[in-house]
Amino acid sequence: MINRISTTELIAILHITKIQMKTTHISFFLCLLLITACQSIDKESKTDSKTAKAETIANFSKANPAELVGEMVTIPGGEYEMGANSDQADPDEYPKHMVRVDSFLIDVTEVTNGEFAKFIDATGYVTTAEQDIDWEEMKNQLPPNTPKPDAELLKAGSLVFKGTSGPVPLNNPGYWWAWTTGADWQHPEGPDSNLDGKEYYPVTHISWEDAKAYSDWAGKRLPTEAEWEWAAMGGLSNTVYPWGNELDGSDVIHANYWQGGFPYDNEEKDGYYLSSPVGTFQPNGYDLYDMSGNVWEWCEDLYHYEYYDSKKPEDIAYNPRGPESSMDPDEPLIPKRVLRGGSFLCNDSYCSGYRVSRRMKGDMKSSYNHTGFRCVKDLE
Ligand SMILES: [Ca+2]
Ligand SMILES: [Ca+2]
Repeated sequence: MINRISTTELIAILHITKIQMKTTHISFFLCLLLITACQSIDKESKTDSKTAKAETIANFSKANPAELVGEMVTIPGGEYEMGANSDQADPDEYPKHMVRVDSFLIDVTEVTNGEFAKFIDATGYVTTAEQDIDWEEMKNQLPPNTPKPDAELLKAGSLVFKGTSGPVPLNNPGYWWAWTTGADWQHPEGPDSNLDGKEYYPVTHISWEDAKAYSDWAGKRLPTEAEWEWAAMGGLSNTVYPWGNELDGSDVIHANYWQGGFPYDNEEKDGYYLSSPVGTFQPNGYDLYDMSGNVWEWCEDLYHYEYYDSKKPEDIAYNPRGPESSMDPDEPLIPKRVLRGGSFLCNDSYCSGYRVSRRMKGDMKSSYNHTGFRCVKDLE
């Protein structure tokens, strides 16, 4: 049975309760550096995502988010080489293999708070982050005899990024993630935060199950991993980023990510510490916004670390929908789904989640304040 929360969250909770975890869980942390991106040392929580402290040199669009939200564009079908396009690629991005995808419709933006609110109003749906943790389920994936945390720590919550005051070891995301009771999509930085003025910001603290429920309600579906990567390239071929092969020159920033020393010095050259309104940056060649950065986006596919290995280079995978089963060697008992595109926390020094081929994986019930989604739809 899948736990209400992922091991990442468990560790965050248990860290608070001073329960020592096995070192294997720390190595697991390393691998989730991207989807998880603090904790402890002098957390410097910033809740104003619009505070720019450096001269903004971002390649902003002039789009009005209100005119983009809910819009879909047709992505032409085609063949491409799916997988690693740079030396930064992880093993699970190899080998490159041929894929063909049919034409489909895709949201031009990430799903926003305003859109998600309509879904909640219509259905009364309760997101996973708004549900208390079931200890009976949770303990099954913990070392034997792990003591039950305080009841307070089992209350509904989610993981919230907290910047640090100085450099910290980058092999322990516990430094910059904090389990936060009361954090959910309506309270993205914790119970004292709200969505005032954030109608056009991407909804966050969304689990895969939440994203799936929304897409079903909207008459849409989540993109396959192959569709997502094809769309992200925007008509280019074998590029590292949606705009080409260079991350950024010294004079322009193409997307909302982390410039500067992570997780302590965000230079905010793109103008945003946390997320940004959808459509803030220039779109790719298919008029899709934030395919790199802003928030991670859930895909339909199960995650298997050897999935690409199963593809024969001479074959063309036609509308691939992912492996039959999930396997993440860091957490072999937990089925996971794929996330794509990186977030406002991604940094070129260790993560580069904004590369079009970068794959990330997440427990279907886990949620963070840098994770959202967008939908696709089959053509009539
Ligand atoms: Ca940023
Ligand atoms: Ca994104």
